[in-house]
Amino acid sequence: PEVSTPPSVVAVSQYACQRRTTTENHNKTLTDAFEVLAENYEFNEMEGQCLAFRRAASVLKSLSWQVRSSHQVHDLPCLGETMEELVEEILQYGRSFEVAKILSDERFQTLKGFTSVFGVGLKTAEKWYRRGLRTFPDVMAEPSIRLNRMQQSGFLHYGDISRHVSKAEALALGNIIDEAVHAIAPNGILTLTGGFRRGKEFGHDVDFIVTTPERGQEEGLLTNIIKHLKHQGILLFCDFQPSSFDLSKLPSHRFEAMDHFAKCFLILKLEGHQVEGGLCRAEGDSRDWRAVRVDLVSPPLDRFAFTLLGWTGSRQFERDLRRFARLERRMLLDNHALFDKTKNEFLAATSEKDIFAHLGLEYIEPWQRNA
Ligand code: 8DG
Ligand code: MN
Ligand code: MN
Repeated sequence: PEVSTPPSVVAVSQYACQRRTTTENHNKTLTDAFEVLAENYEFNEMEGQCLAFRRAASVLKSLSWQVRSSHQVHDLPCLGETMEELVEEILQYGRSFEVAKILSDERFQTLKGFTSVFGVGLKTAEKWYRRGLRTFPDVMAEPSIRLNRMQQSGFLHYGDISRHVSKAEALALGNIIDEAVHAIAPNGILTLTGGFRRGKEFGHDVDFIVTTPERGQEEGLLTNIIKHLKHQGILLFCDFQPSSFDLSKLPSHRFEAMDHFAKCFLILKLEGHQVEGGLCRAEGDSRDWRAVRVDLVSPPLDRFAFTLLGWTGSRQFERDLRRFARLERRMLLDNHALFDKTKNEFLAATSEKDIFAHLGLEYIEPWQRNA
């Protein structure tokens, strides 16, 4: 791609919500390396370091130019001296010694493999590693391991769901779910969110918000959609989580706290004839269907804007929105609401633009949130 030279002193914000980050990354070699280090810190429960490297990678992703010398990162936020040295090493040798060491590390490789299974988190992966298990067959052959339903489906459909989902497949799933929504609620509303709303060509799943103008009917809508998909014979797995939403609660302080709206994590069967240009499948796979991960969340309509903003991501963009709200505005933001601690009141919003305006932020389009 065409690469412009660095504008000498254009201030880059330390907050992703004050940067415009498209899917075009001019510094992929660097950000890939930073993300390996971040993940390794995560595997070693060094959260501060993990976050620091994720933030630095995100700053590099936002640049409209390619870093060609480590001096160019000197004035960027979130990149300290060690990171500058790391950039220098990668620019000079094409790779980092430390990153290469991590990538060939047995523990890193094993945890990476185990956590890539749907339903297997870091805690479980570590437990298996400590027991001496290293491969999927090791796990399968271990009699003392009891896989839960989600993990069983994760292993069963591993080949399919570890394969990326294309935009054409996401659109086809949108049609299928849209049909289900309207068979149940003629005025139901389906909205694509997650990575595909940010303009990504590929994703690891497809995320949707479903809601209805009928107050209090959102949860029923979701359970009926699930029934409909099951009846069609395309529901391969469903983990439904009912709403635990409390209107009076203040927004959560912790980002990673998940939202309380009714939602479900699904695996659906997608057929070849439904997808323009066909399915993404492995070489030599002759089936005319594949399994795909789909997330549905169902907020009440008056919380739709918060949910849309929260589920569009990226995760780093969300983290920084919340951090910005808290530290720069004394406000608490999450997927349900925005609370102004100074005024001691909730701020309502009917669109994402309203929320950016409440926060005193310039509006950032979804495709500029790939932080
Ligand atoms: P990808 O699927 O293409 O890999 O990227 P993505 O679409 O950005 O990631 P995602 O894992 O599907 O998450 C999309 C957004 O959803 C992300 O900003 C975090 C948000 N999210 C919540 N609550 C929950 C939840 O309970 N589970 C999951 N998986 N994501 C959630 O706000
Ligand atoms: Mn997604
Ligand atoms: Mn998702």
